[in-house]
Amino acid sequence: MALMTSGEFAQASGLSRKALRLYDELGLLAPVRVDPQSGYRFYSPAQLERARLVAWLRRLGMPLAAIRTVSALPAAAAARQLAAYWDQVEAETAARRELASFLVGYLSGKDNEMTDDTREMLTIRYAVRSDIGLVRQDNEDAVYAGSRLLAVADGVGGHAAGEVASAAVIEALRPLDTQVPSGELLNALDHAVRRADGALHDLVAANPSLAGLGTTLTALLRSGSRLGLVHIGDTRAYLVRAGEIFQITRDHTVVQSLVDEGKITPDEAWSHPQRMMLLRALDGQHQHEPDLQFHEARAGDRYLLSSDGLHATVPAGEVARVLLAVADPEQAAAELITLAIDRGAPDNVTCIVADIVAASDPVTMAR
Ligand SMILES: [Mn+2]
Repeated sequence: MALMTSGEFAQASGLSRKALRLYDELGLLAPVRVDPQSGYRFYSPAQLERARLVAWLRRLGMPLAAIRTVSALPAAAAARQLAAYWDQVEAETAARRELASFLVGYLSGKDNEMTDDTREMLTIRYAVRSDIGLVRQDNEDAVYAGSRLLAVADGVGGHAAGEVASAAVIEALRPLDTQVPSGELLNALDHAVRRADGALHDLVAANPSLAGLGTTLTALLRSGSRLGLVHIGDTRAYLVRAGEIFQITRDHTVVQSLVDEGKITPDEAWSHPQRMMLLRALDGQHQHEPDLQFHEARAGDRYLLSSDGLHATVPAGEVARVLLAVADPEQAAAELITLAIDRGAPDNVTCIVADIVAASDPVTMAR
């Protein structure tokens, strides 16, 4: 087969000679022959396809080492590697998107910090219920509610381990329920989650029989009118605002990712056999980054934090009916638990109903 000069090869492949020289230097595509006298480089027409593939992969942003591997593989194996690479890119981008939107909200609120005093005059009126349910031997859910911190955790890893994990994580968060300056909200949450994960690590180190333990965590931390939300796993947070209900956390479950990929419908997810399988949890391994969000609290807002024993047992419409119709948080929380019990409560069930109220609200002052 006649060799092509680098000019001919550049023209045929649609790449510049400069790009070809670069690919050669980077070890991505070496010419088949280099003239020892002139230094001219010659390519085989059979290399055209690989040259084009390398160019496309570079355009995709794939790291050079990965391009070297993928472009040398047979087509089917290259396709699998490329798909795996892209899944990873999308997961990383999703995590960065969450952090970016948190930071946008955080920075947007900062300038109002000192000037808007009225917004600081908010408080939380909350009620918390946790029930072992009708089937389980232990309650692996743990919960904390205070005027600044609301947190729900659902432990996994066998009964003793699950209970220990959720309790340890809630314990590690508890110190947050004091005055945290709003400028410290982000760092306070970040430190608390690290402390929680560190606590799990220490537990397993001290007692290897607990290996495999883990827990979900969904927590809201308030500073003035600002709320930071940290979330990992399948416990959930909902916001009720102006008569509408929004699920503001996304489950880190196998089933949710199947819904996201369009492989199953939300209705099918409800009864899917693998609906409990978590993709992410706090497990003491320092590797699962939680989602962070930033919310501006408004008087009249209501938050629900729940374990899957509620939202995987009671249809969303029934939960919504209680949240919208029952004004008193204590009564609303009690009715939500009753709904789960009425449906057989196959899992531990925990909920926090928390209303954001103006501090001058007479109901609040009376408490
Ligand atoms: Mn559960």
